[in-house]
Amino acid sequence: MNTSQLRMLIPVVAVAAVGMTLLGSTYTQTQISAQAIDVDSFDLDALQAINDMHGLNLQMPKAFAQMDCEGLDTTGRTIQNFELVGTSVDLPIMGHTVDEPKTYQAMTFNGQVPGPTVRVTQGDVIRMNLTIPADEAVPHGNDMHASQISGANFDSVYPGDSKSYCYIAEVPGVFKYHCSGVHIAAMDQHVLSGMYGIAIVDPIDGYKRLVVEKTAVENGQVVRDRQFMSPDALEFQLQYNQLYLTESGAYDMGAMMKHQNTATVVNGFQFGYVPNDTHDELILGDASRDIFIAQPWETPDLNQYQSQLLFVETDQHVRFFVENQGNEPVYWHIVGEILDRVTQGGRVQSGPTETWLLGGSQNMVVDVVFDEPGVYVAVNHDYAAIFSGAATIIVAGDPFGLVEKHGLPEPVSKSYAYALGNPSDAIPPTGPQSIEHPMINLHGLYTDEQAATISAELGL
Ligand SMILES: [Cu+2]
Repeated sequence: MNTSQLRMLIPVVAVAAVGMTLLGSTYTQTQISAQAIDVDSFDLDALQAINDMHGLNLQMPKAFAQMDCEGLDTTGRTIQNFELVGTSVDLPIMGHTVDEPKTYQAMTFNGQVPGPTVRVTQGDVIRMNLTIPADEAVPHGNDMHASQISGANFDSVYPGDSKSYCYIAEVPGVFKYHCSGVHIAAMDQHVLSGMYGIAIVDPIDGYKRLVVEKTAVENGQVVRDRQFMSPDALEFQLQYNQLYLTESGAYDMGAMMKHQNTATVVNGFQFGYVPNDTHDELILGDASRDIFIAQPWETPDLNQYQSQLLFVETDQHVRFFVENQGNEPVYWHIVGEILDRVTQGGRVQSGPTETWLLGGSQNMVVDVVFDEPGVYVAVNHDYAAIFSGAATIIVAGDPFGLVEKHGLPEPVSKSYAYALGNPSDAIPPTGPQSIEHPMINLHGLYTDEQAATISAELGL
């Protein structure tokens, strides 16, 4: 079959792929697949194979029973309700200003990207309830990787409807959740447009104390000097993903198939954790001069979208919950630091190491102690990712001498978090071993409505 014959076939294949979902509904193909497909960019053999199968007809066996939500109150387990609302909204992308909004067609849980984090203890029951408002254009689903039940059984929730499922969070760690599309069709579009988040499952017996490898000089001899840190830690959550967009901000499936992303995002933003005007003013004495090479979200009138930095104390136990929500590997590294410990599923995967690799839908808990005051950058150490958005700045201690310079009050000398605060979207819900953040700022890819809700919750 030649290229032009295949070109003819494309509409047929695409309709076959979503045909099941179109029956009896008014949803159009573009609402579900949402982009023009560039045929020339595809592997023609693969397209032929899809055609031979009469489309991507994903038949899932229903071998796994959905856990009944009834009667859970008598099991003796703690039940945590997790309420999600699926909505499509336009949200800002890099280049967005108050005068000239630049947006993309996002799909969200609760009007924010990523969706809210649910945090439980191993052995708790999560009762997820998904509501799709009547005015939403398409159905949505939910697949929580912390569960061990088939997402296919949950299927999709239609506009105007609401559905739940329950499961025991049996395994500790960080776990993705994501929209499962419209009966699985367009799942890529929904997830890569923003319908993802995490569940944090704390170990039933708590986090372990952290051993930091050091050396010391004793009696003229260099000796090992292990330092033991309390399991209590200052915590952050970082979720990595990509955007694949057309010029007009619609999802571009062709670009996704070619793995040619438009942007790399961390918690929904390209360069969301870099200096803003306030930092420029404090450090350089001039708000109009930029410290960092890319400061796309620097002005205060951007409100919840204004960039923030992550502040920690030196010699503090810091715990990062990291999830790769995307389609590309994440080579997680902190410039200037060593990852002191990497944990997955409650088991230590690595002691001190320079970088840890996360494939798609993979997670880890990383423990780090920043010994020296300074500016550190958490990156996806793939150069394309760094320069397209995956650079997150962490400031430890008082590397700029701002305490003396600006007379910032104690205990600011140990961390600017006390004076400047940490961004709300990078802070997970509090667990039993969380060190409280001294101050929290509103920051996130939130709709204005969701920003107001979170602001009220945080008492800002
Ligand atoms: Cu969806």
